[in-house]
Amino acid sequence: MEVFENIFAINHRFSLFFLGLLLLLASALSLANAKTHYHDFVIQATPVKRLCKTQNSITVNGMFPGPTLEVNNGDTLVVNVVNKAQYNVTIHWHGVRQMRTGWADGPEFVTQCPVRPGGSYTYKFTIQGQEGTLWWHAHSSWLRATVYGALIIHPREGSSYPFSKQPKRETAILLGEWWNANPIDVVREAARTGGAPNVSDAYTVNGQPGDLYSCSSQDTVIVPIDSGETNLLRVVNSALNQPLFFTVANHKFTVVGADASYVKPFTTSVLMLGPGQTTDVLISGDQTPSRYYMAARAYQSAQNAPFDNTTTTAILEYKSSACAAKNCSSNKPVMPPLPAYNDTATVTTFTTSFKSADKTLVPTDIDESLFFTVGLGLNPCPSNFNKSSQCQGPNGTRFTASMNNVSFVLPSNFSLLQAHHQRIQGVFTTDFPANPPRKFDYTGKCEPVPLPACCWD
Ligand SMILES: [Cu+2]
Repeated sequence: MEVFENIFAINHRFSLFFLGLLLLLASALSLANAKTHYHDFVIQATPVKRLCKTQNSITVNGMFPGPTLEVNNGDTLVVNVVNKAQYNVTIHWHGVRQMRTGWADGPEFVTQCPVRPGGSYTYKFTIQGQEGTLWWHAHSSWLRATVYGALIIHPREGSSYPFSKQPKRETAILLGEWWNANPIDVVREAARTGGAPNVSDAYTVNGQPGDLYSCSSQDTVIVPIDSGETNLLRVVNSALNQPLFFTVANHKFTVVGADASYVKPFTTSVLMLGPGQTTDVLISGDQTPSRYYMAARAYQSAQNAPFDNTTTTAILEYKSSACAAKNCSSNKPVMPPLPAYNDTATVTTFTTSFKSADKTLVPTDIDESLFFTVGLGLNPCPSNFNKSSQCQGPNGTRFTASMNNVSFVLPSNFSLLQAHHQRIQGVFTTDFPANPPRKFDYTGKCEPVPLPACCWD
C-alpha cells in the first residue's frame, strides 16, 4: 500500500513538473511565432480624380484608400506616422482592443494630442485575441474621408479559419463616401452654420464609385472568383456617417465574422453595416460563369433628413474558361435588387441573426449602472450669433450632438488621457450624468411629432 502511494506521489510531482515545462514551452513558442510589423505612414496631399474632378486629397503614402495591413493574431504593429500635410492628424486603429496601450488608440485630444504638420508619432500595440477584419482611419476632423485602409488579422500562425470551407481567395471590400469638395471644408461649414453637413456625392468600393457614376466606369473594381471556389469577402463600412446595405446579384453570403470576432455562421443575401462596422462573409462561385454587380447604397430610416441616395458598384467576375469563352467581360453585369432605403424590417432580420460562435461568459454582478443616451438634437440660436448665417438648423436652431443631453467640447492643450494620468485640472470634469435628465421613448418612435418637440425640449 505504502509503495503505491509513493509511486503515485512521485508521478504526481513529475506530471506537474512536465505540465509546467510544457506550458512554459508553449508560451515561449507562441512568443517566438508572434512577429512585429514596421510601417511608415506619410500623410500627404495627393491629387485624386473622381467623378470627373480632381481633389487634392489627404492620403497615406499617396494611396487612396491607404495601405492594407496584414498581421496574425498575437503580432505587434509599429507604425511611424509622419505628417507632411497642412492639417493636424492622428490615426485610430478601429476595433483594436488597446490593452494597456491607450496612448496608441488615436482619437485626437482624447488619447493623444494630434500630430502637427511637420511632426511625427509612432504607434505601437499588440493585437491579442482578435481575428478577422478591422480597419484604420484618421481621427482628426473629417480626414478619415480619404485617410483609411484595411487591417486584416489572420489566425495565429499554424491555425486555420474555424469554417468548414477554407477560402481560396480573400478580398477586402472597403465601402467609402466621397465628396466633390474638401471634406474638411464640408464639416467646417456645418460647424459654422449650425446646419447639417452637405451629403456626399458618391459612395465607393475600394475608392472607386463604379459604373453608375459619371467618369467612373473605366476604373470600376473587379473582384475575381472561379467556379466552385469559396472566397472570403471582408466588408468594411468606412463611410463617415451612413449605414449601408451591401449585396451581390444572384449570390448568397455566409456570414462568418464581424468586427474581428467569429460568429455562428448564417446565410443572407444582403448585409447592413453601420459606419465603422466590418462583416466577413463567404461567397461561393456556384452561379453561371458571368459578371455580377456587387452594390451598396444607403439605409436611412430618419424621415425628412437629406442623404446621399446614389449606388456604388463593383463587379464579381468569374475567371473560369467558360466565362472567358463566352467573352463575359463585354457583357453587362447582372444588377441585384437592393432593399428600400428605409427597409428596417430587413435590417432587423439581419442584425438579429448574429449569434456568438462559442458560449461566452459575461460578468453578471453589476457594481455600477450607467444609462447613456446618444442623440442629435437642436439647440436654440445663442443671442450673440448671426441668425441668418449661423443658425441654419431647422427653425433657426443649430444641430448639436449630445450624450445624456451634455455636449462634448474637445480640449485644446492636453489630451484627456494625459490630463487623467498627470492629474491636470480643468481639462475635463467628473460630473458626467449617469442617466439622461428626462425619460422619453428611447426606441425612436417619435417621428410623427414635429422636430423641435421631439424627444428633447
Ligand atoms: Cu473608427
